[in-house]
Amino acid sequence: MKIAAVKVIVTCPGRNFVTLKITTDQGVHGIGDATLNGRELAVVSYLQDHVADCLVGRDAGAIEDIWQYLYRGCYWRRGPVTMAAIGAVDTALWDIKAKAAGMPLYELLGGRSRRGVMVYGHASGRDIEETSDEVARYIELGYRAIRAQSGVPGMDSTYGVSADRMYYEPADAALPTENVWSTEKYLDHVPKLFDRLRERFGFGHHLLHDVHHRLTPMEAARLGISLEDYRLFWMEDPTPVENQEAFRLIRKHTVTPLAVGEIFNTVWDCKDLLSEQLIDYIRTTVTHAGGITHLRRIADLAAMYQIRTGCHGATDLSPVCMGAALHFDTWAPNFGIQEYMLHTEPTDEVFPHDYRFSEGELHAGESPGHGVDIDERLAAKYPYRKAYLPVNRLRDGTMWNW
Ligand code: CS2
Ligand code: MG
Repeated sequence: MKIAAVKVIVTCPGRNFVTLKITTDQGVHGIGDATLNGRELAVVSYLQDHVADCLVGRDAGAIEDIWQYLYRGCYWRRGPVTMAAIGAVDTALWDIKAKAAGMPLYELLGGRSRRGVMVYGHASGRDIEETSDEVARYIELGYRAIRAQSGVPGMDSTYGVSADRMYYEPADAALPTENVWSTEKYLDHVPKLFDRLRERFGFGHHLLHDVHHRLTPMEAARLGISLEDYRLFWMEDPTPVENQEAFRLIRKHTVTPLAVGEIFNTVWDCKDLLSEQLIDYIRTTVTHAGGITHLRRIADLAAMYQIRTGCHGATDLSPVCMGAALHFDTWAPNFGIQEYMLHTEPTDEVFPHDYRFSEGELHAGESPGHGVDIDERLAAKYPYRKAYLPVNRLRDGTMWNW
C-alpha cells in the first residue's frame, strides 16, 4: 500500500489545530495531529513545503523506516517543529496500519494492559473557595484525579485560571498578553489551597498541581516540602528543564512526586531525568515527541526506572492526539495517568471520535485505527486565527517564564 496523497488541514473551531491527512493508493486514510500552540504555521510549512513530496510513493506500512528517514534524513534533528511534523506523519501511518489490519491501534502496540485510562481534570478558580467548589464539581462528575490551580491574592492573573474554567484556553490574544508574576506571593498561597482541599475532601482523590516552570530549583524544593503533608499525586514542571541536572537538587529535598516533559521533543530531553530517576512521571505525548514510534521509546526507557507516563492532554492537543494517546495509554505497561481537558463542542464536531469518558476514566474505542477522524467540510468553516500564549514578567519588568 503506497502513500498517494499528503494534505495539511488547518482549522480553528475555537482554537487552532493542524491536522495531517495521509491517503493511500488503496483509499485508506490516516490522520495525525501537528498542532504547536502559537507557532502552528511553522509546522504547516514544514509539512507542506518539506515533507509531503518526500512521502508520496513510499510504502505506507514502513512506519519505522519513514520515521528514521524524516529524523536522520533531514540532518537537522530534534526541535518542536521538526518533531511535531514527524509525530503527525507517524500517527497517521499507525492509524492507516491499524485500519488496514482491521484493529484498534492498541492491539497493534501489544494489546490491552488495562480496562480504562485514569484521567485528571482541571479545577481552577479566582480564589481558594472557587477552586474548592470546582474540585467538588469534578468529584461529582466522577473524576478520581483533579488538578487544582487558584488565583493568588495580589496577582492579577496566574497560570491555569480563567473565566471559562471548564475550557481554559491560554492562547487568548492576537499578540501575547503580558502577565505579572510574584514567586513570593505564589509560594505563600499554594500550600493554603491544598490545606483547604484536603480539609474539605479528605484523601480519597488524587490531587495534582502545575507550577508551569516558574520556580528556581531551590524554590521548587521548598514548595515540594511544604506540600508533602497533602500527598499530591504530582507537582508538575516546578522549574525549567533545559538543565536536567537541576532536578537533582529538588529531588534531594522533597518526596513530593514530580512530573515533567510536556515540552520535550525527544528521549534526549529526558535521558538524565529518567536514568537518574529524578522524576516520577513523564508528560511527553504523541504530538510533540515524534509520534507513537518515539513516545514508545521514551516510555520504555522510563519503565526501566519505575517512572510512569502522564501524557499531556491540554486543549491545544487536538482530539486526534487524544485518540492516539488513549491507545498508547491502554497499552503502556507503565501508564500512570492521562491529562484530560474538554474540547469545545465545535472541536468535537470537527473531529468525530469514539473515545468515551466514564467513572473517572477514558476508554479508547474499538474501531480500527486510533478512532478519530476529521470532517473536512466542517473544518473549512473555521479559518485560522492568530493566537499566542501569554508572556510573564516579574514586577520590575524582567522577563520570566510563562
Ligand atoms: C499545560 C498546558 O496542560 C498543561 O499542563 O501546562 O496548559 C500548556 O500551558 C499548554 O499546553 C501550552 O500550549
Ligand atoms: Mg503543564
